[in-house]
Amino acid sequence: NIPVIDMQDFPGQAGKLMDACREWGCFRLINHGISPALMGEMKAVSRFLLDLPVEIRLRNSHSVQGKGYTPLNEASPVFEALGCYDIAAPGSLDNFFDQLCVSDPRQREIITTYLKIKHDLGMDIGRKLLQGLGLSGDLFNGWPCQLRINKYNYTPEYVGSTGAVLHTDPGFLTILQDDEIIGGLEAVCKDTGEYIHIDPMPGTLVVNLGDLAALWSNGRLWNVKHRVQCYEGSIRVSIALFVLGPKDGALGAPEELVDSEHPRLYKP
Ligand code: AKG
Repeated sequence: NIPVIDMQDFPGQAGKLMDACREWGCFRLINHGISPALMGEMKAVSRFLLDLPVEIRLRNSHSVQGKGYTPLNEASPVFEALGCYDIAAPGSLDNFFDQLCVSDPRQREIITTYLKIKHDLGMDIGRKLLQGLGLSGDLFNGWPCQLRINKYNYTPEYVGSTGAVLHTDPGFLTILQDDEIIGGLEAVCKDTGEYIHIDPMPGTLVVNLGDLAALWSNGRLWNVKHRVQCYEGSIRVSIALFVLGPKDGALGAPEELVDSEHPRLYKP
């Protein structure tokens, strides 16, 4: 299975983290700071939101496709998702709550607290990646992060079919709370090209590196290809936070990561 990184064991696990990012482009996180209780509560609120009447879910709109509600569609007849773009921007989460008529302060608090910890975790991973490559600073500072709550409406007839097609994430990295019971997430092994089943491991998170990580690191970090299959005819829910990229869109490999052995792979 994919590497497991203990966030409480740094700098001890720094080498293991970098190996995971170079060789796998994905890993599991333990001791990440979100308690099992809060993960359970976030899952329950997510289920509640996804079960709201469709006319309410449709209010979770966004001018950019995929950043708000993604309804069931032909390309993906079982997949739908709710979204909130740039969760740390002032008013963004309040707008999300208002769209979905979330008036229960406890539900608002669960989502807000959960996302604050996940966001800080993302920033922390960014610093650790910089250090691991011999650089310093705050890589993800000010970058928009997007929440997406995914629902796979699996039925017994759907077993063996695809819930989310093979893709890489376009942003820098994704922190995912996968369903703690229903598996289906599969990553392509960089070495062999085989699908690796990322089996549920309750209480942990999955981190996937995206295209921007490969671009920025000049090919040192691997953007893992992954998909979600249907193994069982039960609803599957996952909660993703995407660390996207700088607001102005400009990101190239820093000079320190470009030399004669590592010529620039991507034009900024
Ligand atoms: C994504 O959000 O990019 C995914 O691939 C979702 C993975 C999952 O649902 O476990």
